Amino acid sequence: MRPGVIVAGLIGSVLIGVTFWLALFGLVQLNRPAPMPMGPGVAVAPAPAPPAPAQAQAPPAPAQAQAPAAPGQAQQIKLVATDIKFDQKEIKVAAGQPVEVTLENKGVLEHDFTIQNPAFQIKAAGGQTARGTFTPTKEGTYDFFCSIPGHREAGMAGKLIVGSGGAAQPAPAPAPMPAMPGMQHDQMPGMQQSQPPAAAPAPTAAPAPNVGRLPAPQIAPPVDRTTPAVVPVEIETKEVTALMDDGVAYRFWTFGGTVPGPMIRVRQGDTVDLKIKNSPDDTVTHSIDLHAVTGPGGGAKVTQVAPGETAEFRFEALNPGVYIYHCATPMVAHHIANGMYGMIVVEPPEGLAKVDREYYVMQGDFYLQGAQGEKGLRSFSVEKMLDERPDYVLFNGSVGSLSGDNALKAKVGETVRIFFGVGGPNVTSSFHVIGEILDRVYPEGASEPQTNVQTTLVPAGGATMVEFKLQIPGSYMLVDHSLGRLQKGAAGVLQVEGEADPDVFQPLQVGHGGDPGH
Ligand SMILES: [Cu+2]
Repeated sequence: MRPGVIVAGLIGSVLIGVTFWLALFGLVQLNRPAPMPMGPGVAVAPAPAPPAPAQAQAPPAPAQAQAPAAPGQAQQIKLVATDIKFDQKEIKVAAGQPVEVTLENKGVLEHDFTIQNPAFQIKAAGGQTARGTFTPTKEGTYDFFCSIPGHREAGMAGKLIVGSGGAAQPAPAPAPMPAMPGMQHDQMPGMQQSQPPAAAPAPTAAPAPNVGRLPAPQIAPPVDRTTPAVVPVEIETKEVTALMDDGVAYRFWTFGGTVPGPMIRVRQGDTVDLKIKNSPDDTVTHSIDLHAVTGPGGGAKVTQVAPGETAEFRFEALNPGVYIYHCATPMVAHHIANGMYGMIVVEPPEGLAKVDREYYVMQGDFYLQGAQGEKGLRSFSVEKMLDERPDYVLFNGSVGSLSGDNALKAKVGETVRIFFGVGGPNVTSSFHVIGEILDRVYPEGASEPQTNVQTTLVPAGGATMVEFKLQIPGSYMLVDHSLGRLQKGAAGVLQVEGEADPDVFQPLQVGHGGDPGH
């Protein structure tokens, strides 16, 4: 099974057409990622509650109160987690006696209860209950929180008051754990964690693992069908460590193992059966919101899937256009900032105009802990994301994804189409092709084109389609014309071969001041 989109309906009876288009796009971004195993082959138990200690029985609700315990007996604390908060902001316990914590998760997402002194963590998948015991030794006031990425920042945190709570809080809380992908990576979802959560902050990045770039995203061929169909689409979410830049590795969260995820392409009036599977190797819940969907959350309401789970829903593609899809699991901006977006094209019944080549490009902004350009395995920075200070603004998930050997290629005389979307989460794009005029722009994917456009604005969470004919050979740069972002990686190259046309362009006297640098 392919990891990406399976658009069975596209294949249908029109093999010849498909072959034609495959040939036509052979030079483009059609290389599919190599099939990857769906997982280790081990069934992941859906978050079993850890075995309860002998005397464990959570008392009925008044969890806030300290539960005095007889000598040798554990104090009982019960917390209820929902999406996305705890039912208590303050928990009181006595020093020197064991505390048994019951975490009842009434939400859909996975949550945990984490403290750092002493180090203790229990996890519960959605709808599950977990228990664990720790012994506070020193009086004081400590932080507790959910360490799932984004949850602490969203408010899943409170105070654990031990004894009088008077003693000073020990060391300031280290950087929140979500920022430590290595650790997240190692945890099997739903299992109780006994290892200490991040005892110390990690000020510098771990060495970059020996990984390459993500594969190029799949573009989908034109629909080439004159009647509506039921189109099954299956996407697996995958958390993958790969290079974002030379020497800079990052744990991407992806649809199908690429950034952006695979393009979905259907015809207006089609019925789409969209299945989303969360890889058993993933660490957090994911979901999908397609902007082409008319319905609750664009699908996100019914597709919150924990690692190893699958969800499916059916929708009718009512409106033609160029839409993005993205993960919509809190904190949504975190999931998007990790690479969870892609594009769904809904063609009008008559199809799109024929062009010679099509390309699939999406821009995204990335926020990393540490200094700009620092090498190593870098972690997500929620602070920079909230401040909208990206380290990288990228086309297709990495610096250089569309240049050198990966440059887009075309020939003089051809008409090309670029599907261009912006995943964000924060940064809009002033999309521009240096040295070209966009003959037609479908602003925000609208049905009616504008003609003769220099730069088109594409909002975060939006997409467009641009078309232009090539007259002159050379290298044409795709940029976000907010050009500071060129320094942050937002660049691609369209390499055009063929005969020059001196009527259109010819040098008369060449300057020698150097290369324009773009
Ligand atoms: Cu996600």
